[in-house]
Amino acid sequence: MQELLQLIDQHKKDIESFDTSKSNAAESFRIKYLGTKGIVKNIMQEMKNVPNEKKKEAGQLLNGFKLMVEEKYEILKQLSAGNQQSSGEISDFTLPGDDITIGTRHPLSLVRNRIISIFSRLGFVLAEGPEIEDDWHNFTSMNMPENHPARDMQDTFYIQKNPDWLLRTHTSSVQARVMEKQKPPIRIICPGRVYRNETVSARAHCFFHQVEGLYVDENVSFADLKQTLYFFVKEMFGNDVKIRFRPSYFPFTEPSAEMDIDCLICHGKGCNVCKHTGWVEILGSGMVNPNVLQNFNIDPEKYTGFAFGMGIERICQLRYRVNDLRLYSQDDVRFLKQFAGVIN
Ligand code: 2NL
Repeated sequence: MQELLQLIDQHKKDIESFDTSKSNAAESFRIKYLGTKGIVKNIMQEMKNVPNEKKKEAGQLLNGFKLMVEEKYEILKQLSAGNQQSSGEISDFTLPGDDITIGTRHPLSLVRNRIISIFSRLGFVLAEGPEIEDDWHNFTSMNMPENHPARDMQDTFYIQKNPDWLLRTHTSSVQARVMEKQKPPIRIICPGRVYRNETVSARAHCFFHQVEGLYVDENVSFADLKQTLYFFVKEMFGNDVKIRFRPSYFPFTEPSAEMDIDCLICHGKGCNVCKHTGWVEILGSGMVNPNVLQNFNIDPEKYTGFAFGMGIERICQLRYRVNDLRLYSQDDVRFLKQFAGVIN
């Protein structure tokens, strides 16, 4: 037993001073200590010389030694793998490579890109602007002065430091900034995140995504509006889709109309999506209110324009049948992965 103790002590010292600098250190360590003719096997043989009453104690000692050797071997293996990597040395080119997780486009990005691409074929140019806006660009210039009842439906978040600043409620503020700087003809498409002060649920969120379009030039008519939006819908949902316009009201357009398409789910038979009407609303539109043009020194006697706005989530719901709005902002990979490989 005494001999065994001394033996183990000696081996422990040897291991401490084992030369780990060589490139094959791990493997030669394994052969020397853990191989079939290695030291560990060897001293295990010593057990038979240990008297019975000492066997338990000796067994624990030997096991402790074996664990220590195995641990040292693991460390050496990791060290040599690290050395190989840092020296750029790859020992086996036939090994499978590391997994690379390929990301996917978010469904809202897919739909936004598609909308931009459709309108760009009609000559609309992309425009973007800040999400933190001032009252003028978001509300007042859009014919929604303070105390206008339409502001109630677009309650938003205000910046405490400067209550004139707010989170934009629509991307009209982007169009406002373009009209401020640029003379007609103006033909722009403005996607982006917009905010509303609402309690989050499956049907509402405190933010959503919108695309608005604006076309201002001489002789722009309601017929242009209808044909442009009809083209969009056919490109987005297919040639067979039917449309209808319903009169509506927006402070920034006059006249205004909402556009419906026939329900893609039931084709008019009646279902939950169309609430058994056979039609689903997809966007709002209208001829730009002359007051809005005037606000940017664009002469409403010379120029006319049309504008429209749609929720990207809404289009996405119809295209990909996703009904719970919260899924769009939870970043749940199980949801996002379902769009792997989808390019539009
Ligand atoms: C909707 C309706 C709409 C507009 C947005 C607009 C912009 C300018 C001038 C006039 Cl600069 N109008 N935008 C017009 C009609 C409707 O949005 O349901 N959006 C989600």
